[in-house]
Amino acid sequence: MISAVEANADGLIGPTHSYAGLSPGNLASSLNKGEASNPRAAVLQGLDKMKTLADLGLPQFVLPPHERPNIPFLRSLGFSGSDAQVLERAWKDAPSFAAAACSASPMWAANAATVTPSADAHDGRVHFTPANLITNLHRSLEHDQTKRALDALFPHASRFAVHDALPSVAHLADEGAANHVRLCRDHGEPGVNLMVWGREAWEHWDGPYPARQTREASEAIMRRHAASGAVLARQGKAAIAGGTFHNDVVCVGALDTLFFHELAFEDTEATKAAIRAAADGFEPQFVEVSTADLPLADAISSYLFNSMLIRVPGQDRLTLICPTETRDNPRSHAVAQGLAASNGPIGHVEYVDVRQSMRNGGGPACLRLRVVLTEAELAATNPAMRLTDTLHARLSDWGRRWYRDSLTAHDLADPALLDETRGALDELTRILNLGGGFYPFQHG
Ligand code: SUG
Repeated sequence: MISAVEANADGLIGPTHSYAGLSPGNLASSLNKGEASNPRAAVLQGLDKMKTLADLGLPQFVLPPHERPNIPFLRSLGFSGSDAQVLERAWKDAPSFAAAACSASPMWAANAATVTPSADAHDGRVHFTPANLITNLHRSLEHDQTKRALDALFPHASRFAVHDALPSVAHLADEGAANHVRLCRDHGEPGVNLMVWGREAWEHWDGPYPARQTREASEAIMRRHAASGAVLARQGKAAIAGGTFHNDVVCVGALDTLFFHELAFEDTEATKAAIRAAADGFEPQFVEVSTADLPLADAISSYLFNSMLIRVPGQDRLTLICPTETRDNPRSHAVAQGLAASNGPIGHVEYVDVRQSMRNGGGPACLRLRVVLTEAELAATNPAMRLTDTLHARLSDWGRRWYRDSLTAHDLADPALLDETRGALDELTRILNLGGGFYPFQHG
């Protein structure tokens, strides 16, 4: 067996982090629409969360924010003049498109891509498919730059295969690792790849909220990665109707353990049976939380399941890294305490403050992309993008200098923000050693 570790790559929260209510079906996003955000607090919270994981002994990487406001997108819609004029005209004539062009949504790296570790891939490479994220306009603008960022972090084609996103059509709607759970005995061994989909490509969908992942997209990704151990399961329709816009809002798994809400899957027994049948050499552990113990609405508002489930080096039982909102909700807190007090596979619970992201529906698990890497693969990553204490301090200082502590829709139309964000990203390019021309604005 080749030993492997689970690394996390988190999206560094961008300077335009804001509450624009852009995601129907994501209740936090709708609820907080129009509120003032605090991008400076947001980026520092995200960095501290990354440091917590690095301090626990998990390799931690930083994925750079994307260029926002996205002027090339607005130009493609016919807005012209100087960049400042493009921004101003778009806010005046097409505010919904302007808001989409300003979203800092690439922070939610769980949606960046679906990842297949080399132990599961036919050619022994780590495979990535950036998600096309076509369900929401603001997110559909991410995948090209996401591919660039993954290419920068995983530069060697002999070890890493970074694919293009699936075609950007509704039939192949894909939201990345937010709908993928990998179970295994040990990270370096072949695993079960649970792919959770919300609707079929040609199905008439009449739910109150969109189902963001199609079955056909999940199948295509497993096919192109030639991944072993695929299990496809339908997301619970009631869960989507209740505000579960990604499966990772009600389900998380690690190693042999799947932790999920009763409503997560349309057919829980069939899903469990399929996982058991696909598990080679290990017995999956199912930790299910009933609606009676935790109503779906509490699960969603407290994000108990949008936690990171990790094995801290040296510990046998798993650790759940929850948002502080879980502690603030009496029912969720009781479930979390019950886990730690039980003899089950989850033995420890810790809390992190990512409130700025949470108010847009992004918990600790949304902010990270998990990548299982062997030692040789880890050594082949871009060292400048790995979070050390020094990089944490440097990026915290960078954020304090460049980011505003309050941002409203009105501020997003301010042409000065264009210079600020570009100044920040220009400096970041040097800090993370991303090379010239990483961002479109750097092409001149
Ligand atoms: O896609 N929110 C994101 C949150 C993504 C959370 N990711 C996971 N569950 N893995 C989304 O709905 C809100 C942006 C706004 O409304 O301004 C937003 O895009």
